[in-house]
Amino acid sequence: MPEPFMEAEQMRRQVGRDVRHTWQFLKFHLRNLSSSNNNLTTVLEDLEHYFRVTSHDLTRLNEVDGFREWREKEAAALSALVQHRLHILQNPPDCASAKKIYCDFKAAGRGIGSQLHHLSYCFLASYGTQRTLILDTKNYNGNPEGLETFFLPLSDTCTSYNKSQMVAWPGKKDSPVVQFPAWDRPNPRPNYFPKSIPKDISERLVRLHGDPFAWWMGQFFKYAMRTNKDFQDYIDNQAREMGYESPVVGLQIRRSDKLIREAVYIDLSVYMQEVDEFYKQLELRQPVAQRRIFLATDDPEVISEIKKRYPEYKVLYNPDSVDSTRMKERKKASSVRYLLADVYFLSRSDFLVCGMTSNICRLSYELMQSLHADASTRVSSVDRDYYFHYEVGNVVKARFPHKPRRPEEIELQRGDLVDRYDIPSHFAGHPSKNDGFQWGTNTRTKKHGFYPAYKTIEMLDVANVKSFEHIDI
Ligand SMILES: Nc1nc2c(ncn2[C@@H]2O[C@H](COP(=O)(O)OP(=O)(O)OP(=O)(O)O)[C@@H](O)[C@H]2O)c(=O)[nH]1
Ligand SMILES: [Mg+2]
Repeated sequence: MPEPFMEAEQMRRQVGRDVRHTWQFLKFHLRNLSSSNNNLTTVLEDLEHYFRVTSHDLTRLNEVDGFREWREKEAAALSALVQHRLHILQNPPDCASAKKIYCDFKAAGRGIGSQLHHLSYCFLASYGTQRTLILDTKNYNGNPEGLETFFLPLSDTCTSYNKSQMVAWPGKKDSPVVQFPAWDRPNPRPNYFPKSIPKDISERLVRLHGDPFAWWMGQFFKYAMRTNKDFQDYIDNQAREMGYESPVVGLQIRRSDKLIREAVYIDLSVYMQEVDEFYKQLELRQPVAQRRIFLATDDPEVISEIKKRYPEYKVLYNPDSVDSTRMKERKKASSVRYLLADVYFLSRSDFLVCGMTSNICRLSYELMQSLHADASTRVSSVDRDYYFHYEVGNVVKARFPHKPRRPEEIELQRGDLVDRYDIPSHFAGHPSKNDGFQWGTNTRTKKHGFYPAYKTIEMLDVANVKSFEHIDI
């Protein structure tokens, strides 16, 4: 089967990003000229249509360029390869002599989503050091069986370890058991930790996918979140009760405690513009009898607001889940079930609208990548772009120079590297306005501020983790 040229695939995705950023820029500035101007409203409407049609054409291009089947097959093959590797790593032929890495899942002071992202660090350490991951989740949030209340065990054959043999990270090559730190800041920190992808699959992955790192993270969740029968029954029941079916947009609105330090309040209309745009594009290709939303939120007010302001939508949600988000309910065992079911439904939606500041949004997005050949365009974040906590190397490279027009902007020279690392509490101080600009630090000048996203291209680090050449599938 012929393969597409990697550069062509990347360029086509770049066109998609350029179009989106140009549209954000135009919309933001035109709106700010004068919102009472009727002509302006018409211009905005017309422009919106231009951009919708262009985006739609780009999506169509993916379907008619002759590589659709190749994409499906390649995605399935890559996923099978990684899943097989994880299976082998987790089920060594002789458990007693297998090298292990121990990870405590229950570090206090973290939320469920953030703990699940700790799991990615644990899995990366296991993959990078070729050690079987022993994950202790017993009694997690009041669930005696921990994550196994919902998911299949990480191993069928190898779940015990000898505590007396455990040494601190990184240990020695021949240490029987190494303990991974609970706070995701391993020292030393090999470059297979975020943000990089394994070298031996990097070419195939970059050719296939618009967000290879998110795909890579999704593979760990695909493995760790294989539902057991009991949880799958619960989900199937929920789906029936709610009437969950395609087309459906997954909408997560994270408020309550998140707004204290880590995110900013965003009006429902901002989320709904993205939902509306998804359906308008879909309606260019097919009639939509009923616009559906699956809503997950920790703000009960959203339910009545959305029903009142957007009566044309059918809003599906789990009332028990919304109840469980009240502060005093969060530590109850059942709240884990509700959150995981929400993540399940969000990740299975046709399009996801949420704020990437939240672990729950990022987790759903990562998991979604394991369900499509390339689901990197099936999301719209109302706040920041996708990132990973304590990541190193979320870097873009300037392809055009930029002269700041406002004090908040940074200067760019062609070839400058801009590091996008930003901690949640800092982000809240300079939230993204969705105006085509992104926030970052120019690694040459050390200045941080906003830069026009279209003048940069994304860079991806590749880690030379031990290759699995002996595994042939
Ligand atoms: N079921 C459900 N619970 C939610 C949702 N959003 C927030 N929550 C609740 O809020 C908690 C998440 O807040 P944290 O404890 O800070 O979790 P976190 O993993 O740090 O996630 P973020 O703060 O969103 O990045 C979860 O444990 C839930 O109890 C949601 O959409 N569905
Ligand atoms: Mg949190």
